[in-house]
Amino acid sequence: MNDRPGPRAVDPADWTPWPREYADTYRAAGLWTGETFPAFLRDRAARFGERTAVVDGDLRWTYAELDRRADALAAGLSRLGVRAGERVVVHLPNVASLFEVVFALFRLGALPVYALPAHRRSELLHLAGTAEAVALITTDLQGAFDCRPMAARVRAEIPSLEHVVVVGEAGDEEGVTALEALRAEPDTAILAEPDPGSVAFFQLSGGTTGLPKLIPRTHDDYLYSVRASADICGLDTDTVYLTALPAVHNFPMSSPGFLGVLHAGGTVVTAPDPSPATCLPLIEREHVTHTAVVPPVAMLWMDAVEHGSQGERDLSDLRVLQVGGATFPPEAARRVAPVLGCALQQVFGMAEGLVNYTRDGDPDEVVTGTQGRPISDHDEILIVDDRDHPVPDGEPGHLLTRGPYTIRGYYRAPEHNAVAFTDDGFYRTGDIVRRHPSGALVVAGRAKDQINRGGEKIGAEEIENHLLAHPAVHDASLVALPDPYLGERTHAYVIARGEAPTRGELLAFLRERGLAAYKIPDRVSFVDAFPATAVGKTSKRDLRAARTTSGTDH
Ligand code: OOB
Repeated sequence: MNDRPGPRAVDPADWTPWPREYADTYRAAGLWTGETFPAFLRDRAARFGERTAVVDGDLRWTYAELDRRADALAAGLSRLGVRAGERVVVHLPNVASLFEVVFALFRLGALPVYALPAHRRSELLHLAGTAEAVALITTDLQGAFDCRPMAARVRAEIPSLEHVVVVGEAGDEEGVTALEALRAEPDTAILAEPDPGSVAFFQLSGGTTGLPKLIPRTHDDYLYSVRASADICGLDTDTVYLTALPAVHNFPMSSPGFLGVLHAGGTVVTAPDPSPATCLPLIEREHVTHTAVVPPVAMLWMDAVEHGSQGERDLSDLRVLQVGGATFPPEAARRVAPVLGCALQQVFGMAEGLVNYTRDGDPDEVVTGTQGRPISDHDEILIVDDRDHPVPDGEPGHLLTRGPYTIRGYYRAPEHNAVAFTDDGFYRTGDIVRRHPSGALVVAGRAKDQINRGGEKIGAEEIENHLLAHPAVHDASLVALPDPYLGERTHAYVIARGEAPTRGELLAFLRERGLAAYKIPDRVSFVDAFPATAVGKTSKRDLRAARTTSGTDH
């Protein structure tokens, strides 16, 4: 270990633990059990040792092997200088190494910060900077994109970031180490025993104001949601789960996701991408029983099966297709069972906590027409008007929630927390919901300034700020454009300063700033002025309505 002073540890001033009386209640009710991530894998390895935990292509790891690998990698990361309490940005696609990496970090007591594989320099700089990360673990190539020069640049710009570790070839950038070269003799002296009430890792918010926020999740709260989700979804040692979505997202991680599967002793099969060409053959070959997708992917799979574009695939082992992350139109929902021959489960969740599921045994109209009900009896749900007063039952209103796995505050974001949470600790989800007569929730809209592009969340302000950085942009406003396939796409309205840049120039400028590709606006219109609200703010509602009638598209 080296003796540099190191970045600040995660202390209670940086996040908002649950008030004592709530923590006591959740413990007394047996929801928070004191289980921690390092102990979780040790325990499952002892119980399910020779069962297959992870399948990635031709590679198969048992629980015992995953456990050994986590120890060896923890020793290697410790030698590199990563210590308990430090943050490490994990920027990995769906590969087996993702699992050994995260459990190695847990073993060390280091905290993963989960970047999405689609994230690029701009997002990684923000994450590594906000978390004061000491290391970034990425991959060599994502298709044609070389992550190594990007990672090296992030390292050069973030003072705390000492190491870049790469799954695959290290290449010749300075300060980049290959993961393979790291593994060392396991060392029990470095194993952490974290407090179960402490922060275990960070996930990302979809973002509404400025840049995405870091979401601190504790061992106690997250593992409760994992166990309860595995239970609701009926997972057991026969479960074979396909991670079709990026595994670091909350949905495929814990709803019930790969952690739910490892909890129950099942097998996680990784898919490099969610396309039918990749996933349908994998479902057949690996006898997949459960998987989770976003609505556009579900539609692609149904079309592929109906049109036979992937040949005759035997999907008869598939029992449940989970669909969530964005609105799944009821017409599409009704096609799942007849076309794919499996049950549909709708999942409405958020990285901040609350997850709702439709349940096995729910009537068809609930499964196809609602987004389910919360995991826990301890999830408190309020549906309120603009003044926080409850709306009449069945009417749409803002969804506020509080509970045993919903955070009480973002990390190092006191100003945002003041608006994103009520004084008594309810999280303002920004979603408009109504209660179905069955008691389940129906997502009816959204109040937050975010665009949901087929499950990928885009904070309007973040993109507007990038556009405003262009010297020829006077003002910019990003709104949702309805889309039959993705649900929504992005439409940027721009007021130019002097001569307008071309659309191509503007998009190239955004790419140059290192933005994830899904955040690049789908459409750009140049206008002379924005419609204004009564108080003079840009009226996004009017902009959305003006969509096809005004402005010049380039
Ligand atoms: C999931 O998590 P996030 O953090 O990427 O996004 C959360 C937001 C929700 O607030 C809501 O606006 C939207 O995504 N959303 C849905 C939905 N599920 C999520 N909107 C309509 N229908 C649904 N079924 O997206 C997420 C996390 C865990 C499990 C599932 C999804």
